Amino acid sequence: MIYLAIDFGGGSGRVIAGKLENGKLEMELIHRFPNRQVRLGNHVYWDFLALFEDMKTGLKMAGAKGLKVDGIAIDTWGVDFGLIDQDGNLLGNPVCYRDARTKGMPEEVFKQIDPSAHYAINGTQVMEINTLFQLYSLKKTNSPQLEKAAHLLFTPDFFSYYLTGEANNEYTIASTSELLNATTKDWDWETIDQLGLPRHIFGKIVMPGTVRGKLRRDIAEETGLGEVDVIAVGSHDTASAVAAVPATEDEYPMAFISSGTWSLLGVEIEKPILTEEARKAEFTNEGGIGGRITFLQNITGLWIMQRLMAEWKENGEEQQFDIILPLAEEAHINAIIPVDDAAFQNPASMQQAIIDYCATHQLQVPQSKAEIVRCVLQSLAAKYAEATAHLNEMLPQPIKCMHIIGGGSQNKLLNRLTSEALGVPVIAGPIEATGMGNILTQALAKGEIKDIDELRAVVRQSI
Ligand code: LFR
Repeated sequence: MIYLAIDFGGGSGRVIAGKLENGKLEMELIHRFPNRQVRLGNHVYWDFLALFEDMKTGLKMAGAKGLKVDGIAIDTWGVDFGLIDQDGNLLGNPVCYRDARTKGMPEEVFKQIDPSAHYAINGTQVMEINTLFQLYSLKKTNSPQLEKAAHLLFTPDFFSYYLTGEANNEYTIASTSELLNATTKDWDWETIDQLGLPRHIFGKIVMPGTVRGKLRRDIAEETGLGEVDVIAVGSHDTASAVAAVPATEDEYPMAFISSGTWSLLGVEIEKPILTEEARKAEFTNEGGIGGRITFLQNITGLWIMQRLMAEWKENGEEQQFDIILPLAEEAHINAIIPVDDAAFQNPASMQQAIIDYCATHQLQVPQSKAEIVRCVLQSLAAKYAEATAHLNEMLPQPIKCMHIIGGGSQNKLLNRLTSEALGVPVIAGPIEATGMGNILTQALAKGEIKDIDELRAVVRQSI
């Protein structure tokens, strides 16, 4: 069988074809397209319409290749959403989580609800970007969109909806909202009611490994793909990536860093950890594949590096990772910055933000690009070590090794600094974890793979 994975990331999107051949996964990149944030008026948006067209271009390219496709599944970043009315009309272009509309919202919300009781239900790391705070800001400003909305669709739900006409919410992506009950895997109605959010916009939750719907007839014809199933996978990119950690069944606790724009550092567990200790350590219980929970901390990841590289490029000083990393390897700088500080969330200039931070906090100020990069990477490794120390305290036994997966696993300097800071071996790869997890969960839905252990065995054999 042939599957198409559509993986939307903050910087680009991809359509990948994959099939199982003698117990191995073979993948082919069909189409890659850029994604960007668009500042318009007072808000920062994603260009959803262009993304939809780009996705369809990829589907058409697969059709033109004559691929007999058996499944399509979408995964994306977390927390963002679109609102549609009862006729399926999009109510306003979806806003990016880096938009400032959620500034100060957590403080307001936690004047109304008790943070400990709230965490004991949904077990989510409080972050301004979370859906809860985005919706609360709409509610507070009496948004006509929220008043008119019939369905809330998280980004993967949104694209799936416009492919199938079926409005539903996939479990792993819903678990990034701070509005899901981590134990029952149903909506956290208590919080929804307490904040006066409209109950009817929260839809049916579908589990990874099930079918969401079939391609709409017009799209089936336009793309030449026919009546293909659109499948629910770990539609949160982190869930798909973690599904593809090449760990063996007896590796416990199975620890990972899904490394990209964000670094998601954690372990896979059977039941959520909803204690005060977990809340204070700022860990989150997200939905995983096969009924598992990914207990992790959301850390600002290579975002800072991505911004720096983009800035240097804009200034005409094109910089490649393979040139700057060896220089950073040799550089010495006595500064650790808190990578999660608001100063680095979306500054006009990342380079200036780092220099200013060091100058105002009595840290050695980096003087070259190599020193800036070194400072960022060693700060990330330090943050990983801090998170891992908290994690170890909450687990029955400390982690023995760390899997680094995703695009960031190619950063050898960061891998080495991480291994040194954590004091355990680092196993790097696969780079394509998200695409692999997406495709193999489709194979699970279609019965080609029987469970998550077999899925991981396929990953091990394929890399
Ligand atoms: C990673 C990710 C994180 C989520 C962040 C923002 O791509 O999905 O898990 O917290 O993006 O949505």
